[in-house]
Amino acid sequence: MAKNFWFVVDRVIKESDIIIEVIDARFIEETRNKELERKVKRANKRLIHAINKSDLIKDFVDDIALPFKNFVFISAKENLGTSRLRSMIKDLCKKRPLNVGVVGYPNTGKSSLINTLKQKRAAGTSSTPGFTKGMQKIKVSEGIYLIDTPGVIHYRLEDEAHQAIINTKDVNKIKDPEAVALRIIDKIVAEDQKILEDFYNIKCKSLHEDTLREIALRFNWLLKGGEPNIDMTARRIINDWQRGKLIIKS
Ligand SMILES: Nc1nc2c(ncn2[C@@H]2O[C@H](COP(=O)(O)OP(=O)(O)O)[C@@H](O)[C@H]2O)c(=O)[nH]1
Ligand SMILES: [Mg+2]
Repeated sequence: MAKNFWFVVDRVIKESDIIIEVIDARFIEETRNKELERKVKRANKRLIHAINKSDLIKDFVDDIALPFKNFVFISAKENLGTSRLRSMIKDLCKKRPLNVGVVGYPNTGKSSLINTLKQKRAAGTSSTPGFTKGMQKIKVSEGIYLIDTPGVIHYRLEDEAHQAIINTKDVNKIKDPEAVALRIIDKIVAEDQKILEDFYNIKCKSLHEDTLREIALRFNWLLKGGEPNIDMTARRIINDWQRGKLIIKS
């Protein structure tokens, strides 16, 4: 399974003039995929980084230094930045008809973005000769079409922490929830520890391990002997994070 997903991604790249790589604003480095970026470059196609879930972060000014050529902060959920994304698509490539594909890790918001972009003009078309079977194109504006099948990139097995940080599906299956929760705590504290303190009604400690204990104690998430239940606490934190409850903005 881990290899086959490239098959769909490659097809999306092949059919597209512009590829939108959807990444999570809260973990920009971890949710971009350099292999994808190399493939797009090799195929001589244009790449846009759509930095999604920006509603969950504090600052999203488009002129901060990021290692991307074309990027735009968006929120597919709150429909922010999407008109900027539309103009970027229009300006980046003058070819018409123009095909746009969407690719990214699970749960970054690919389907939400496709829905947001197609929302206005839902006229679909798929009867393009030579267009890959099973893929549909949706008209987003005059001469611009969106491929409605997103290319899903999978994490490698060793990337459990990355996976857990953005994937809501398997909180119970995470093997080392403490490690994942500590990374999330680290991320939040780096922004503003008050966010964590207010959300869990605790005081942060200098060691994140101790902060985790504080949260367990605060909510009485204890083992039978009265020791803090770190495993359960970690899973709760991951869950809160994944559901977008822990918002990194004041
Ligand atoms: N807060 C927030 N949540 C989002 C945003 N976009 C998507 N989501 C949520 O992230 C989850 C995954 O979205 P989905 O579009 O299914 O991701 P996909 O797996 O990449 O297709 C869903 O719970 C969405 O509601 C966004 O801009 N902001
Ligand atoms: Mg999807």
